[in-house]
Amino acid sequence: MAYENILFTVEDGIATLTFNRPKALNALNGALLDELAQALDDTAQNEDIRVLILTGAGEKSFVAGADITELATFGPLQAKFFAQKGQAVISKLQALAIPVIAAVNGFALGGGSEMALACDFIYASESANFGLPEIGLGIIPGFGGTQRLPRLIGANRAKEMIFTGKMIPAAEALEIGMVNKVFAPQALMEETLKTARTIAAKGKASLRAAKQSINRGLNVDLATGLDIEAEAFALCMASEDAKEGTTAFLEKRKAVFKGR
Ligand code: CO8
Repeated sequence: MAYENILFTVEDGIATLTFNRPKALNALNGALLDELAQALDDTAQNEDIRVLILTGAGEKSFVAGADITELATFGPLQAKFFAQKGQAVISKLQALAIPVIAAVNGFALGGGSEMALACDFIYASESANFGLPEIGLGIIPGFGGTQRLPRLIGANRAKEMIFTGKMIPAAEALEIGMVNKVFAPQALMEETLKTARTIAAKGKASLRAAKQSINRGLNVDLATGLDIEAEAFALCMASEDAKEGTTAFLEKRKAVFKGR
């Protein structure tokens, strides 16, 4: 599939997906969501990809939300279809077995914030701004924001952001735990790649197990979560990577993981 609304590159096991509608501040329209779904399916089936990075084209925006020009033409049924389409693609993103990092280079508003929230963690540029401004449009977040944001930063802070629709700068997003790290704009991609390379050098099976264990554990009680962890741990121990990791430690050399 030739993409018109995203860029998708893979280098040394790291895939970079760039939202690419800079004239509309990378707003999400139906065509972009279809391309995103395709790229995520390709990623899930590509054994060579170990980490995915999401970012936005241009210096100004990661994703400025759903495309309001398109949104304004929807009746209730089309709006429901569009919301479900967005939720499905964002769930697909969250369900990827490999780690996903959002490199938020500018505005992450509405669906843009929701996209970043579905990644495993967020790095941001000092010039980034986060917000869920839907309330000002007479609607509410429809791509999972009312669910994922309170789980990440707590219900009280999420309610303040969603009820006021106000944007918060990267520094504040860092303070409330919405983003992990903030960098100068020109350093954001290199720093994100550096972390991606560190992760990509680890065992694929153990990364998958760690991600699944954390994600599934967040939605269950502690005892069930510990069971999930023990099962995942046992599966890891059966992998070639676990043998390599422990052997390399005992032989005082660097482990070379093969992803098996
Ligand atoms: N959709 C379409 N076009 C957009 C969007 C958008 N979300 N955001 C910006 N643009 C366009 C502008 O119209 C403008 O186009 P043009 O040059 O042709 O006039 C261009 O991008 C540049 O934007 P601005 O001139 O406005 O740039 P500023 O620097 O002055 O402002 C802002 C930047 C603050 C980001 C401003 O553009 C803005 O407020 N944008 C809208 C942000 C927003 O409200 N996003 C939430 C959308 S709703 C949503 O995401 C809900 C998701 C779930 C929906 C599910 C239900 C169906």
